Amino acid sequence: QNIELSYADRAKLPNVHPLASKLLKTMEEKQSNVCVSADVTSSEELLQLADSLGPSICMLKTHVDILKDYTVAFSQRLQALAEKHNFLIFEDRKFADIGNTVKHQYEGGLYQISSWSHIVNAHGVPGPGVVKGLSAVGKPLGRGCLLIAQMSSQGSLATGEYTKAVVSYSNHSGLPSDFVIGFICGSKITKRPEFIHMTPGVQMQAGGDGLGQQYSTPEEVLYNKGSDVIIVGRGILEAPDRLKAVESYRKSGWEAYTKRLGQ
Ligand code: 6AU
Repeated sequence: QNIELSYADRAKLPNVHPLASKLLKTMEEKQSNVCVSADVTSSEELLQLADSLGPSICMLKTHVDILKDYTVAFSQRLQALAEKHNFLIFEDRKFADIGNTVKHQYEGGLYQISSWSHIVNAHGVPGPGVVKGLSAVGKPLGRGCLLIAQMSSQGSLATGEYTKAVVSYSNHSGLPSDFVIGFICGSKITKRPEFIHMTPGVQMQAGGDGLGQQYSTPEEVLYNKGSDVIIVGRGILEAPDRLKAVESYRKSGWEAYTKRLGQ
């Protein structure tokens, strides 16, 4: 029998990563499994989004390299908003190089991602060294990493044996609580309740964007596929009222989750 644990129960598991635990607690408190994908190109707009949507989300995802006006002050203001509204910051950098290179990309350069982003993600293509390199920087700071085990795009090569191999990298250095806190995936791909499953490609109506993106609904992702967090970008950003949109994703997401729990 497969007993479905609540987010709150999972937050208390002995081997859960402190950051995963914090996320699960936040999700329960805010009744939100929505990560907004703040894919905008102006830092003012991003900060406005963070301040207005903050109360409705558990996480805010950035693509810092699409900002035309990134500054250190921006990263500090974003961190302050994350504190104010209690959400985690996830820089969607998709690291995909040898351990030594990703170490520098994560810590240094213009963006110094490790200094402000709680969570980053990485492809498994290079092999487990990518996790080792990132963890050398992130682990001492208490950061966490999501491994991209599957992708939402049409024709993605991240399937089958590849997905399984990526899942195995999460235990590379022992316990799941080490540095990898979960996966980017289309469905639940590990039974270990310490891991967070996060799914992009979510809109209220199934479909696509003409550039390979494929969408499923919150209900499909959280109830049928057993994922934990929905990542929503254009479903919210392109809505006439973003606040209304984020709230409708929050409500659908929460309903699908409670239905899964059998409540
Ligand atoms: O809701 P959208 O389609 O506007 O945005 C989806 C967001 C984008 C993508 O870069 C990202 O999710 N994404 C990812 C992530 C989060 O790693 C993986 C993937 O397979 N598909 C995907 O869309 O910012």
